[in-house]
Order: sequence, then C-alpha cells, then structure tokens
Amino acid sequence: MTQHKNLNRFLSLAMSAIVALGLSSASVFADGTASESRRVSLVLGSEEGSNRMFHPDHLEFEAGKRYTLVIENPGLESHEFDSPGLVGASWSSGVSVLDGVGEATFPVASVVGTPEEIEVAPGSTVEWTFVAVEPGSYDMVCDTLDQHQKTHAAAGMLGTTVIR
Ligand SMILES: [Cu+2]
Repeated sequence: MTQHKNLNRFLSLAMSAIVALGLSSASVFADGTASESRRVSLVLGSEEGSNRMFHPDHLEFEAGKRYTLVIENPGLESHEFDSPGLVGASWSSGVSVLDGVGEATFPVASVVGTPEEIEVAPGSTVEWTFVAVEPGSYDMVCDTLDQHQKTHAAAGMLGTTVIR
C-alpha cells in the first residue's frame, strides 16, 4: 500500500514537472492520478480591447474524452465564459487560474469541482479540465456588462459548443 502511494506521489511529481515545462497536455488531479487531456484553445476578445467575440465561436468535443479548455483573455476588459449546458453535460475535475497569457503564464490557483461561470480578467488564463459526457449542442455566452448595462452577449459575444 505504501509502495502504491509512493508510486502515485512519484507520478504526480513527474507529471507536474512535465506540465511546468509545457511539454505535454497531461494534468494532475486531486486524487493523485494523472491523465492525458486534449487542449482546446478559446480566446475571449482581442488585444484591441473592444472586440467582444469568442475566438472561435464554435467548439466541438467528443463524448468520453477528457479536455482542458484553455480560456485566454489577451484584451483590456473582463470577459466571461458561461456555458451552463456544457458544464451540466460534462464531468468537471477542476479549474486552474494562470497569471498571463500564451507562453508567459504561471499558476496562481486551482479549484477542484464544477465551475458555474468563469470570468477571466484581462491578461489572464483559466484552464477548465473536464470529461465531455452528454452529446448535445450548448450555448456559450459572455454575460459581462458594458457601459450601457447590456451584456456582451447582446452585442454578439456568443457561440455554440457541441458534444458528439
Ligand atoms: Cu465579453
């Protein structure tokens, strides 16, 4: 039993090192297990600041596969990734919060469990790791309010996610 625990600990450390070096899409979870996940990129807005769009505005996942959705906000204002349908149709293992976007990121926090809504501050990245479970088509919207108290979604910041 002790040996088994030591092996798990070793694997966790090894996988952490790999993740830190950015060599693999492996993730380490709270129970000490390590598992491969497919990384999918989603960019909120753009560096120009006023671009209230999802890039891309359509995401596809395969039922039974584990993913890490890398949600970056390179812009100058906050955005949200809200897809209660997708979250409800998935098994969430957790969320990692990273300072920075692109190559120059470092982890700030990680949260185990299911994200209700994900708001990403400018210049930050959030990684949501989950297993896609229930096939269907689900909306994604940004509920952040503009200066006129209208949501970004009302201005067109919306899209679809699909589990096949
Ligand atoms: Cu937005």
